[in-house]
Order: sequence, then C-alpha cells, then structure tokens
Amino acid sequence: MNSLLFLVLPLEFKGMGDSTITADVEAVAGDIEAMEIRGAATIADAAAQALRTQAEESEAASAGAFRTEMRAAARHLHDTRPTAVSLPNALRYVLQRMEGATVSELQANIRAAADEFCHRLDRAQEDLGEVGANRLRDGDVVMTHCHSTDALACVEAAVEQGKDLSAIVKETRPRNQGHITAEQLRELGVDVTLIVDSAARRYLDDADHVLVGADSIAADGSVINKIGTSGLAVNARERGVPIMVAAQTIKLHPATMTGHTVEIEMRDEQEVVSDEDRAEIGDIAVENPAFDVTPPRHVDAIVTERGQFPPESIVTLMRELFGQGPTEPWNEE
Ligand code: RUB
Repeated sequence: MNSLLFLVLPLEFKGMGDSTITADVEAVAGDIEAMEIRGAATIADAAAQALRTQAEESEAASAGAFRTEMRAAARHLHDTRPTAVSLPNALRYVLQRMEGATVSELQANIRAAADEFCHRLDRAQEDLGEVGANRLRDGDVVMTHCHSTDALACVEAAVEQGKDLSAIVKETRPRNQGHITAEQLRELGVDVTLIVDSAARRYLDDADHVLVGADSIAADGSVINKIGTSGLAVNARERGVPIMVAAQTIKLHPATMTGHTVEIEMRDEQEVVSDEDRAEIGDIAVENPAFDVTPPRHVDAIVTERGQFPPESIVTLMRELFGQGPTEPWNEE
C-alpha cells in the first residue's frame, strides 16, 4: 500500500448545511479527483484515513452534530470518483461503526474502525498476493495493464518464493500508469519490457499470463478496470493466454446484486489531446472513458484474499460478505 502524506491545514471548509468538512477531507477529496491519489485500494485507504482525521479534528458540540458532520464528509469523499467501489465500501465500513452516546465515544469508535479497515486492507493484499503467486511458475512472463497494487502483490509474493519472473508492461494511455508498474516491478527485480498499448497482441505470444487488477467486480463476475483491459482480455483469450484478476474483496460491488450497474467515469479530454493539438486537428469530439467492462467469459480467475474464484461464482462470496445489498450510511438521517 502506498504511504500517503496528508496536508494538515489550519483552515476549515464550511460544507453543506450546518456541517463542517475539514481541510484534510477537502484535500484528500481533491487529490482523489485529480488522481494524485489513485488506484482502488489506495483510494479506499485514503478515504478511511480522511474520515479518521475528520473525527479527530471535529469540534462538534453534540453527538448528533458529530454524526451529521461525518456523513457530510463521507458524501464529499464519495462523490470524487464513481467507478472505484472500494471508496463507498471503505466509507460504509467506517460509518457503520459510528456508535456511541458522546462525541468522544464516537471519535474513539471512528478511529478504531478506520485503523481496523486500513489494517485489513494491507492484510488482504498480502493474503491475495500469496494466492496469486501460486498461479505463477518460475520463469513465467506476465503482461500487465495500468498499475494495480493488488496485481503487484502477486508478483511480489512470487518473487519472495524465489520465482524468477519477467513482465511485459503496457504503458496504458492516456495517463501512462504502466510507467509506475514498470518502475515498481523493476524494483522487485523483475525484467521489464515496456510496450505501447497497441503492441499488446503482438507480444501476447511471449506471455504466460495476463495479470490485471480491478476497480470493481460485478455480481455476474464482470471486471471493471482501466480502459483497455477488455480488449487485452479478448486478445489474450484468442491467443490462449490465461487472464488473472487480482482484487481484494473490497472491490466487490454489492449494489450489482440488486440489478444496479457500475457507472463508468468519463474524464477530461485534455488527458487525451492537448488544447493546442485539438485546435490544429479541427472540430472533433473527444471521448475519454477511464474504465471498461470485461465480461466473465474472458476472465480465468479472480484472486482474492479469500482464495481464487472463477468469475461466475464470485456472487456467492458477495452474498456472504454483503448480504443482499449495500447500505448508504452517508445518506441516512
Ligand atoms: C487504476 C486501475 C487499477 C485498479 C486496481 O485506475 O484501474 O487497475 O484501480 O488498483 P486509476 P489496486 O489510475 O484511474 O485509479 O489494485 O491498486 O486497487
């Protein structure tokens, strides 16, 4: 898990109604929106820690005011990026433990919940890494897309088991998160070859696995991940290369059990083409979806801290963890 530096500012931001959102929550929300904090697990970790700081810095005069303040802070964080379900899952985990009759009791419970959540997140990543590593053999070549801390945990665990791995790393336009993957794999001692996205099919014949993370996993086993994942999976299927998705259970999207769909985030066109280039090209439309949906038939295994699942059976784990569907404690009165 990336360590996160928080900006502590003396200023406070007056939020909706009578609630007060701290500058720290504002800063974290801004960083998530701007992708200074990015990747589903890292976003979840940052959101839980931001709620902890909100609780600690609260000057609420009553338990009721404190609850209102916490919910407003959670809503503010919630609205930053729609696709990463780890974000509402993190907020739910912390807010569901907001129990107590006094402000200090509530603060202590939020602190404990946020700490427990972040600890579990780290632990889950380590555990899924062990599971994913069992799929990798000495000498294997993995092809990666984007940057996923869950996917890297599998490689790290395999390297710790003494396996020698190589990686073909897709640069992952438009923001080139593949560069982060390339650097971190190199630091693990993995031989890295960086390719442009459109070269993926050519190099699939050299790969033993496609290894990606997930922003969200739907009840039918569909994997929502960085744009380009589905095309890679289709090509890998055609080439007979197995596709492994590393995703902690925090990525499971409980609302999809009751028929909701996952919203795909559309980002700024300037990530794709500069204003200058756009003006030169002339009057065109630019689309920049951040994620896409890979259907379960193109995925071989979803690797979680609870073991490895064929995508079609992930719903059984979802039912066990979330019951029939999610709650939205940040919208409660
Ligand atoms: C990141 C991305 C990652 C998942 C999983 O997209 O698609 O594969 O979030 O990451 P973005 P992790 O850069 O737009 O946030 O395994 O670290 O949770």
